[in-house]
Amino acid sequence: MGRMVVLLVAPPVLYAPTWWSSRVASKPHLHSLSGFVRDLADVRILELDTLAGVAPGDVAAVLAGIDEPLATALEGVDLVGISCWTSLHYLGAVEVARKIRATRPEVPIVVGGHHPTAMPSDFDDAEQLFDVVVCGDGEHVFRRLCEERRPRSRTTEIIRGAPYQMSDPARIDWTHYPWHDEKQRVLWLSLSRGCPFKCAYCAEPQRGTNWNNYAVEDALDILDGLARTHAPNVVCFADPLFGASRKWTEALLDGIAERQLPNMFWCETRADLMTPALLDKFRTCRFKVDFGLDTGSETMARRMVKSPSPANYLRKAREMIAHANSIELFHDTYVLFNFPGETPETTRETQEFVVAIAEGNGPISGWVSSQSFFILPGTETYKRMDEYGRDYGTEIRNPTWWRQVGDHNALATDVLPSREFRGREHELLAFREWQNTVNISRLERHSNATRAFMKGFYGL
Ligand code: B12
Repeated sequence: MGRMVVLLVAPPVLYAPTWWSSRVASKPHLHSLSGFVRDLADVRILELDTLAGVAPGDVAAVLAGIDEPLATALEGVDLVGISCWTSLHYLGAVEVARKIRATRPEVPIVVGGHHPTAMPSDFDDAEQLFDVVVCGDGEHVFRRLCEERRPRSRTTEIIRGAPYQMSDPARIDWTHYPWHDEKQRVLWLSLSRGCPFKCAYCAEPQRGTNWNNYAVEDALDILDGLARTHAPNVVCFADPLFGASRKWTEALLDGIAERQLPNMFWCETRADLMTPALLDKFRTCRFKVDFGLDTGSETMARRMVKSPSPANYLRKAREMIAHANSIELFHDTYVLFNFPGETPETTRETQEFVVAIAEGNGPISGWVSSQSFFILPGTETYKRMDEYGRDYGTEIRNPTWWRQVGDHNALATDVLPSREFRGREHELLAFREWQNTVNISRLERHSNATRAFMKGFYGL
């Protein structure tokens, strides 16, 4: 029996033309899976959610456009892994499985990702397209399937994957680590997994992965090696919460500075976890840092389960983002409007909070990215939909939008957050105009240093 050949497919996102951006659609999760079995099998990766040249939203054209690359990638394959990474990928995952069944009815198909983790039953039905559904981390189950080389089974098996410990960096082939964007020289990778916080809109808490990470020296050796083998312009970290451990983060940043790694970096974190000294280190190491602030209202910070002490959370976040501006650390501040329980009053609180951070005429080195709440399976919000209805008059009009044909962003964000907004629905998306006004005034206050950094960061 020859060496096993495995195909990992990222299916197309069929109904989210304005929501899914291939610019950031990186695949560190697939590189971890393929690296973990590379001693057992040749792994091909087919990304169908970043296809260029096909009008997003033209579903028929998208589906017709994947036939040829899929047929080519399927040649000689013994096992197919479909990565239904988000709920936006669900209908695409089903269509890809149907196409494989039409040409290769005998090949086993395993599916994994955040959507199967949250909603495994979506992949276990009479059509029996999928043989195995993996919930949680996929490395260990995926390896076992490669070792066992089992044929298709009569029923669909749902397996919870054992958490993957980031103990051995050699599990990934860093020398041949794939580019996310070779032209812009951008790499995406993870140095840690999991998150200790319980934000109600996020799927991470129910994934059951504790925060775990590469040792600092291993992480620095990885980055050092990539600087030699790839010479990237930007390294982006897919870590759910970069900086969850202050000690680890300080040591890593000190190491990056000591080793004078030439590239820039990007990460997502929480402002309330930062200190002025830590932000200074991010600045020295040429990071763009995105802060998941989400709200400026104590009431909403409580309802989002952002922090056991909303007042402290907001006070600390305001101080740290103000410090980021004062040292001209390039950053973004994420804001989430219309979370269940949001009222016109809490919306105003958040907008005033965000504007107040940039008061005065000191330098500003960032902007605001806001969006409207959307329901996701496998989250605290999904479990508490009825309770929100009773308590706040919340109406989540398409609780299983990912199964519907239509604009998924419009369906997923079609939410009345509270009875206070009844008759004022036209105000629910007014934050978009507010954001533009805020960002225009901020861009005007960007210094030449910040503008120069942005040019380098975006390869402009
Ligand atoms: C990095 C990240 C981003 C980045 C990069 C996005 C990208 N690559 O496309 C940015 C910030 C740009 C982003 C944006 C968005 N994101 Co995001 N993101 C994440 C994050 C932090 C990644 C976590 C990670 O990499 N973990 C480490 C890897 C190794 O683990 P993993 O991803 O879980 O993969 C494992 C398993 O899923 C499984 N697995 C995965 N595929 C397969 C396949 C097979 C065959 C098998 C067996 C197993 C398997 O095994 C993998 C390895 O263990 C997650 C989680 C979080 N806490 O926020 C959210 C998350 C994935 N994002 C999410 C969403 C919804 C989005 C957005 C659509 C939201 C939005 N803002 O509009 C956008 C759209 C992105 C786009 N491309 O347009 C949701 C998805 C939930 C869902 N049910 O859909 C998550 C879970 C966060 C949340 N809100 O709950 N995101």
